[in-house]
Amino acid sequence: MEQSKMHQLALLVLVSAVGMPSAAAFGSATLIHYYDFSSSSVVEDLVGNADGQLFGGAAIVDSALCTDGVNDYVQFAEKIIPTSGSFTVALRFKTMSTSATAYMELVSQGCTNCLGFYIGRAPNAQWRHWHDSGFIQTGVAYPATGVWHHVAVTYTAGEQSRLFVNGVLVHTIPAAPMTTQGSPTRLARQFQDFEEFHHGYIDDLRIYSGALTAAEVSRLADFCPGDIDENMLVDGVDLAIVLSRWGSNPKDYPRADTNGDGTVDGADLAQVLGTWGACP
Ligand SMILES: [Ca+2]
Ligand SMILES: [Ca+2]
Ligand SMILES: [Ca+2]
Ligand SMILES: [Ca+2]
Repeated sequence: MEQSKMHQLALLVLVSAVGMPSAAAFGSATLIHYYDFSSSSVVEDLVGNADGQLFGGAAIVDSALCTDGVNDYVQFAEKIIPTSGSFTVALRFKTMSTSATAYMELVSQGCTNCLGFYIGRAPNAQWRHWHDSGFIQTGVAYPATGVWHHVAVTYTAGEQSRLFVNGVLVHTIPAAPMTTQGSPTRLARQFQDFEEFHHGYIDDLRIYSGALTAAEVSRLADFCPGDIDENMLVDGVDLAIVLSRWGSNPKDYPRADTNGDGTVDGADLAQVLGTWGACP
């Protein structure tokens, strides 16, 4: 066998031994619900036991939730966002069209006039962060349609709730108590009877117990973690950087530790090999 083939084989064995990384490991919070939308018929919770159901014609397309902005949504049987203590909600989304008159929610839970929770968009093209008692308008522009973005809310109980877009902190408000009333969690629709449907895609929904740090959110929002040298391509250069810095977290290429666990090892190698090619 050629040496290069031997090398490839050794890498494959290593990757299958360590498994593909599906969830970044973080010290400050625990992943309690995770949805990658890889099942076509149910919104399957890969970490907990809170599966969601598709309604209105909502579909899973190319491993993402696809909703029409008319009547599609996902309903969970319970509140998957913790109603006590600190938490983080993070997801990727691609909005396909917006409305100048209608509100639109990516995720919601609770009820109107009970400090219901949501992350969404107001008709004036601003983000909505949290609830309907004073925080409808954030003053922060909702991002462009037709491309993927990442959004996260980190909620530190008794302190603050922070909205991050594409890994950047854009809005901070005092943390109101999380309501125990109203509707269980929904995706792509407001709680209760309000419609406010999202037209587009949602993927990589993560609910943590505990508030992620800004650095952790930034890592989650990284669309191409295998691209160590940040040239929009995951290739042999990135592979070589990982292999040559094995075991350490080098100052020259901190991104070699793709999952931020302090060690450059098989998980980081798997990240590079598993995302080989052009960045999304
Ligand atoms: Ca529909
Ligand atoms: Ca997916
Ligand atoms: Ca690269
Ligand atoms: Ca690592």
